[in-house]
Amino acid sequence: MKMTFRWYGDDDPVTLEKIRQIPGMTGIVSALYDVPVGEVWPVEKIRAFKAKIEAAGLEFEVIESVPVHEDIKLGKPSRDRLIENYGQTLRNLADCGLKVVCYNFMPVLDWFRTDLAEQMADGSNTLTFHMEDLEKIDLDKGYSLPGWDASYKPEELKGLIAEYATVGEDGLRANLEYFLKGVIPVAAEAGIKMAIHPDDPARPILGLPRIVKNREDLLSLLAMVDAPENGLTLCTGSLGSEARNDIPALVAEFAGKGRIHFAHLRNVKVTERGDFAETGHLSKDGSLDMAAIVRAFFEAGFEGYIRPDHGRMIWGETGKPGYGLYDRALGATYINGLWEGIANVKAA
Ligand SMILES: [Mn+2]
Repeated sequence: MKMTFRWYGDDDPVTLEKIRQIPGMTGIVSALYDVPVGEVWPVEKIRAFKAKIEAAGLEFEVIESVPVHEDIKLGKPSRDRLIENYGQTLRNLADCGLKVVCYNFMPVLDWFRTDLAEQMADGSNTLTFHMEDLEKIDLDKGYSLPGWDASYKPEELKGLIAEYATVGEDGLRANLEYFLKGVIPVAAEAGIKMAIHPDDPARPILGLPRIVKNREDLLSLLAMVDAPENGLTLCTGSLGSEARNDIPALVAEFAGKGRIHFAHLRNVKVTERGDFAETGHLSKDGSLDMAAIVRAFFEAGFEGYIRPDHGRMIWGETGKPGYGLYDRALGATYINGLWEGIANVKAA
């Protein structure tokens, strides 16, 4: 595996220089954040961005993410032009030496929490999700939750939710298949591996359909185009927000088939009613057996990219929720430690 770290570009308070000093860190995961969704990423911009990362002594081989336009997810007539653009972006990325593209097919909201900085007993704060707070949302009366995409006005959001209600899960699945049939052949020809990120959390939110939330969904989408380029980002925290998902088993199955190209590793503490908090990375901190997960990757001979996913805010750090330096660096070190330990036990 190759250990990587997400970086948000020049505005990120966590600098490339700091990231480089994390033990075992080899590369950056990032994106061109200033290209509007649906437009082609220009080669010159990709090349300049990559050069900046490489000048700091880090590799840049994974994009997270190239966003999928809502019109593609909704199956609107404009999707053919947008899929054409998406394919051209993949070709441009390949020309610049990129290898893996993470993306998701979550309608409207992308990831979702009800609190971005809940105080924990140890004085840290973290991202959490409480069903009770979700149930309180009344879109007719307006809404306010931290992390909402402020670019949607209440009426627009209501309109989109209504549109997706008519699309439904089956419609969204058909639209994903249409998208994959358009882009996977281009990715294969260019030498890019596509890696879909699961729904976060792994359940429907506000009635919006969710189709990447469990083993059945993963099998279904991989079968839509049965090619190695049609692969997964295995996010333990997202899939792990649904207690019925057996994460080590999913890793063994899908890494074993060579369909996991990128992994997000973090722990979550999940309650019976579906609330969860993002915890420290250690197995004992949350509901996931992180050692079993890393062992499953190791035993599958995983050679893809891993990154520590979100971290808590610790040691007084402030910044982008989930994306501080300290706790993610601890996460990377913990994962590297597990990996080295497993490798040594296997070699003995
Ligand atoms: Mn993730």
